[in-house]
Amino acid sequence: MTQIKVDALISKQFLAADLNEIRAMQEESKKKQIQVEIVWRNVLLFVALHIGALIGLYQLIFQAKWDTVGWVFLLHTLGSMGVTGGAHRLWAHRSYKARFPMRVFLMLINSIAFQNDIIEWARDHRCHHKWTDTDADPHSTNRGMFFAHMGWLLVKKHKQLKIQGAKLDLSDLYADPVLMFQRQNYLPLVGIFCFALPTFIPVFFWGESAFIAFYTAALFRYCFTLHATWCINSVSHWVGWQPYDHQASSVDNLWTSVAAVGEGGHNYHHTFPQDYRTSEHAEFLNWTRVLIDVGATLGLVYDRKTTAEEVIQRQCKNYGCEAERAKMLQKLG
Ligand code: ST9
Ligand code: ZN
Ligand code: ZN
Repeated sequence: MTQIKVDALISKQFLAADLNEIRAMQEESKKKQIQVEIVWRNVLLFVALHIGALIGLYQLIFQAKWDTVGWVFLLHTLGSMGVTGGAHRLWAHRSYKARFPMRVFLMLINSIAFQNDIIEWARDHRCHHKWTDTDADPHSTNRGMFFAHMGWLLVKKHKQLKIQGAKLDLSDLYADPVLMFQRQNYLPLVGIFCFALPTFIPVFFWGESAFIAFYTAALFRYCFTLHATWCINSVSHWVGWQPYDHQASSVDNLWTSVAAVGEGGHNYHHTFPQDYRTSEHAEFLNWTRVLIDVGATLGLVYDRKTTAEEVIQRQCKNYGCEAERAKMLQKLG
């Protein structure tokens, strides 16, 4: 385990070259009315997905077999961990290292979630951390909670995002053959892992109707995982605790931790983005941490980065609130 001993602000500056520049960019983005160009293809696809998901929800409650209910839960958990443990903590942040079999496993379960290929996901996410709440943040909360949640996927991206994002070094992502394989085969992979297998497995193994399996385990589950992820962009920048940094928009929130298998400690995560745990919450609220720790026990994961206690305390004292941290950890574990 590697302990990060630098101040959070220094580590933030490592990400965001100049904090004053970011503050100025945030103020600038509040002033201007941004012209949006709606992408109607995405609007129609998301409307169709939500209609399908509502049909799936009805079937899940009233018609599906119990095995199918368990299957939906398992797929949500696996797909989410492919996003949290893979795209997010491993590839976007490099908060730990993983050997080839673990990276293949994470890439495959990431394809269950169908949230763009990992290289694109990580590029947008690095922009989110580096230019949070500015025009170069793909889902800036300055543009409203609906935009932060899902509206950003329904319109063309801001030109500042493309200009600033082009300055990022993504060579580590392009150098990983597992990510290049996913990128080159993305549509077949999501076809198989997000839609085909979730539908066929219930039909072949416990005789579920293909109609119910498709609407519950493919459409409803996909839509549910998307909203759980999007809640980190909206709810986790809106309602909750801020023990580590009072100036940030990010918060720690119990419910997003539960729905997003351990990603709800977002105030902690924005303050210490290189920490593989992404929060101080207990393991039962952080299943992704459990997955990474199991990987380490099996020798598939190494060099997990954590933040030293004295650094966390200094950060809370200077930029957050120690009493709030104590109260939150007492309540949330
Ligand atoms: C989805 C993603 O849902 C969800 C991500 C959530 C992120 C959450 C983050 C916080 C959570 C962390 C914890 C994880 C929790 C997980 C919990 C799990 C329960 N930098 O994009 P294009 C340039 S996906 C630099 O087409 P448009 C670049 O040149 C859902 N450059 O822009 C690019 O070309 P290329 C399914 C950038 O035309 C070119 O612009 N997927 C950047 O404006 C064109 O890019 C969808 O719905 C950048 N950041 O279109 C698809 N970005 O790529 C939705 C772009 O070749 N997306 N460039 O280099 C789209 O249809 C389009 O992207 C668009 C914008 C319409 C939104
Ligand atoms: Zn992050
Ligand atoms: Zn955030």
